[in-house]
Amino acid sequence: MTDLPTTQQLRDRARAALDRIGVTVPEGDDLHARSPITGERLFGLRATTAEQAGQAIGEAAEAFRTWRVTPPPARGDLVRTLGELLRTHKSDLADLITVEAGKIRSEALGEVQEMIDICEFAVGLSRQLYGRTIASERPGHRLAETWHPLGVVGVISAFNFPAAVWSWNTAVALVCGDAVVWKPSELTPLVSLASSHLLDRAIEQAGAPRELHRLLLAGSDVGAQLVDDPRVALVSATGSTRMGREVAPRVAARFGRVLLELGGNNATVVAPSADLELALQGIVFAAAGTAGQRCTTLRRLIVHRDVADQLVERLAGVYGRLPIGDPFAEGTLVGPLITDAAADAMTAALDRAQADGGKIVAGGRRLDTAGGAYVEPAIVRMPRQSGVVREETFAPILYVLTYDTFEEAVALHNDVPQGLSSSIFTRDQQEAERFLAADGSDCGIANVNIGTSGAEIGGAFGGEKETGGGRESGSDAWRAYMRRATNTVNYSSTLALAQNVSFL
Ligand code: UN1
Repeated sequence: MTDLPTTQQLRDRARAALDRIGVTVPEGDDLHARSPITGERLFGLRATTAEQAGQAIGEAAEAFRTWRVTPPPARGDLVRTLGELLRTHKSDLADLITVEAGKIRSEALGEVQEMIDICEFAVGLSRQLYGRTIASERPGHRLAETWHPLGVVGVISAFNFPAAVWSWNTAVALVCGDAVVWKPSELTPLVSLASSHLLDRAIEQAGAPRELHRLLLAGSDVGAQLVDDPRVALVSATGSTRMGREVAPRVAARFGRVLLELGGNNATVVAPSADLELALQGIVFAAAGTAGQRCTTLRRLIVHRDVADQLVERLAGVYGRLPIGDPFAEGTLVGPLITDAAADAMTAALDRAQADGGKIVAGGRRLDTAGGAYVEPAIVRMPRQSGVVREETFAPILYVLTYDTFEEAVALHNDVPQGLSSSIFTRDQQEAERFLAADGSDCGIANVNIGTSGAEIGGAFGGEKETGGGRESGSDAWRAYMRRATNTVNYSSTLALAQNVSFL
């Protein structure tokens, strides 16, 4: 384990990045910014009050009235400017992501790159919000559909992608003509302030309405206010399944829309024909990368009995050499867990796994450091897919299960409540296609010969079952941020009724 920076060094680094971005931190005692690197407090912050939150939603609703009639390519200009500012401040924002979320440098830079990518995607999209023309059954009629802006989008995001998830929602919502109110995780207020400030700067440069984006820096009570407010047309929430279970019925009760991106319990199948070297690399990044704190993290490995021992042995070898420690230090691959509670949850899950007959074959110990919660990523061989394996523990635990037939592998794969990401390593084309087929993986993401994490922004991102069913980011995910109007236009002088109905 490398030496850790001091909290003062982290504070200085954060302060310098915030200064370069131009943010003034609203200092106060309501909330605090902390760093998982040392586990200590950085700054005290002033929170948004319930009254201010209500006002912010009202302001966003007002800004929407102007924005919805701004031509989409002009809306794209704003998002282009945001993308340019993100390029300029890529390193600064990455610093803040490392300070507050504990990501290693390369992954923090990757998160900002993901933000730049979605801005570019959204700029292109601003000229491609296509509707269809549909064949009408009536003479002299045109049937078409038009996509219109939806309203205020409430974005609720988690600590682990403190900026990118906001950007997927916000860049797309803005070109769709919506206004955004953002309630980020309380664990990452500095990243939220910096991202929001860059958008404020872009809004000013583009001459767009100032209130188009509002940041709510507050606890879950203000989050609940956003969820319940009828002026919020769509609530896009990323986080745990527990959070989704609270949010979805509340939004449904007022007939609002939700877009949920909740927990995953992602698995990789390793077939006997797999290129094991390729599999090894894919597995280690997906399982131990981001210290196991991605919703796409690989949590279950379903390996054919013939290659299981060999693969697990090689994996254990790599796990034994993973550099754990200061995420700012070059060479570190595993940074801290976000809180002590996350490390406790990992220990509790490992205890349960062992009680179920599991054997820890690598890692699993908490390192003895003052401050941050540093753990060794763990590999556990399980005799069966017991209760703990079917749950998402947000920490680097990889459960290994073995299989004999392909059918058995798919059955094990799908036998969990979550359905986000999945993959198979195989050189057998039939097997690969069967994994991707209708009776193969039941996830929103299904990959071949790569891991489960690290999706590109061009595809739709999200999953099925307890993952919530929402799709964000690329492809046609934009449709969730707009309302569809079906238009029937009669350009004849006869009133023809559909279905040959006659009347009058
Ligand atoms: C998340 O963990 O909430 O596919 C998002 C990935 C990233 C996004 C993860 N592009 O791992």
